Amino acid sequence: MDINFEEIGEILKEEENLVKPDNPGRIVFVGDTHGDLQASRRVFSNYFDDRTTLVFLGDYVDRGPKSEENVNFLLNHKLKDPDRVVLLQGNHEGMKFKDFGPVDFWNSLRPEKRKLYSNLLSQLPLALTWNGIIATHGGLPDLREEDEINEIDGGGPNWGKITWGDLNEVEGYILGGGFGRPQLGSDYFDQAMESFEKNVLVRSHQPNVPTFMFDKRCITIFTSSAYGATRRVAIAEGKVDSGDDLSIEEI
Ligand SMILES: [Mn+2]
Repeated sequence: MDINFEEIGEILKEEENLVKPDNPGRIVFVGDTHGDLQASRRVFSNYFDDRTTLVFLGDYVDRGPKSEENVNFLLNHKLKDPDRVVLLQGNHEGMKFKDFGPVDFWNSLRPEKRKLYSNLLSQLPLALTWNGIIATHGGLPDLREEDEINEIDGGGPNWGKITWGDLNEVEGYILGGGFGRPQLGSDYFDQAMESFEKNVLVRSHQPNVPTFMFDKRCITIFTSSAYGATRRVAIAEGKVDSGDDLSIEEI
């Protein structure tokens, strides 16, 4: 399964950092798939139809056995149905901005191909908002309103908070530690959600945290069998006021 880098690049250029779908129908959020092609295939066969938008929360490559197949599968679907398939950027797509060590997919590529993928995937959007929900890969940026997400520079501090940010059910704003992964606390979460006027954050990135945090206002789902996690998706239909308004299903 190959991809046409140029054609897909043209499609990705049309999206801003912040995706605001007009009429998405129900939204199925998919966590990290990390080389788990079977998980991605299952999402399409179980959920995709003309009243559904699929939102993948980033991290398509590394860790699992079929990184290139998985990311190509998703990019080809994006090309076919650009409005119904949203591919957000995870830290594993941001190699152009922050190169990091044990990344089996990236390290397996020859230099020219590595450049093609890193240029392409660095164009992926950073967030989606809809009906009380904000969705990102990891954390939330430090901004006054959601539209400022469109001005975020790849590789900058707010890019880092979104793609690398960990959330912790601990009081405080920016907590220490994390080895380059920004550690965001409950006060930071509350403040950011208030700025963006959103009720619920749907994100992925941390396979081992509880599905619900911060009074069910933060939902973390993982959709890869990498890390021994259970594959889950989160489904939203209509207005979302709390995590109770989303259904979590195992796939
Ligand atoms: Mn991640």
